[in-house]
Amino acid sequence: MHATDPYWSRGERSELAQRQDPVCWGDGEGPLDAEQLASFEERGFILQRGLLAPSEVDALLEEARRLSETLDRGREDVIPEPESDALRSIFRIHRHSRAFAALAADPRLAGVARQILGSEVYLHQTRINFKPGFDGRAFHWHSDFETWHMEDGMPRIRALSASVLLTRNAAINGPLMLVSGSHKRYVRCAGATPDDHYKQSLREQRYGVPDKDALRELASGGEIVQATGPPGTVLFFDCNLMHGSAGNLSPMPRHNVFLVFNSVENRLVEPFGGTPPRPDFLGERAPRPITVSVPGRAPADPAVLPAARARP
Ligand code: 6CS
Ligand code: FE
Repeated sequence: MHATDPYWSRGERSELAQRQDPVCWGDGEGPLDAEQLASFEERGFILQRGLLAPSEVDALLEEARRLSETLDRGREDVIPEPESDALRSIFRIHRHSRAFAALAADPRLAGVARQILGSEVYLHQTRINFKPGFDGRAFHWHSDFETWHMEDGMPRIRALSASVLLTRNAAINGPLMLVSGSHKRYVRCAGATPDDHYKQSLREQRYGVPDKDALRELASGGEIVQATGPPGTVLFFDCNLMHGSAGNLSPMPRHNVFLVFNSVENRLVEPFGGTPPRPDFLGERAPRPITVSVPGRAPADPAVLPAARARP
């Protein structure tokens, strides 16, 4: 497999390789202007303040609260913090909630994904990371793509995340940190993947994390940026951008939505690491493209509507 897969990983040693895929795939048509596109290409992310209005964020925050109070804590897509029963993440939020399904079809988000990825897109993974006050623990440095390639079978680097800040993200409450420009390299991580790795990694990741030398090298080529901003800010970042975040010792929760858009031309195949595919709530295996909604109208697209009502 090593001989033919440009993105092999989880071998004996960590290693830095070059990315083999474009960053911006399209012809440039879409909501971003040329300067924003060039910035995404160069740095691997763009941070847009005020993309969502305060009233929109209030409604989403309320919806996040409702899900946190109604979904059964024993569900496999509801993840507790590593050292407490506090809520760390809820996955599959576009299936649990019409409001999040509508958000994913919003042209301000899905339109950007289509523009950068140069094709129709679908939702590979959706989640809320709650990062509660006092109890919210760190997310170790990682590239999402390394995991999605090795454990889910995502072939190419042709996906991105839109992260919607539902509460203020500041230096004090564990904002996402991004290594600017790191999306142009690929870090092969050391260590074989344990069975059912996700059951551990979603709480605290120990495999698929780069070693210190790789991180030093990446950080020496670009600054580490904190993705801070008021509620309603949206961060778009390449799926191979190195990122992580510290724990939240402050009383102020850091609630962020993550919507992962993948190109329909980059559907999942068998995992490249040779392990069985992870469950669908982590990597969609039966995708339907998103129909971008018309502003002001409810999305008519069944692909992004909840399959069933969330269980109380
Ligand atoms: O394993 C995953 O798919 C997830 N883990 C991390 C730390 N980030 C992306 C994704 O939610
Ligand atoms: Fe991540």
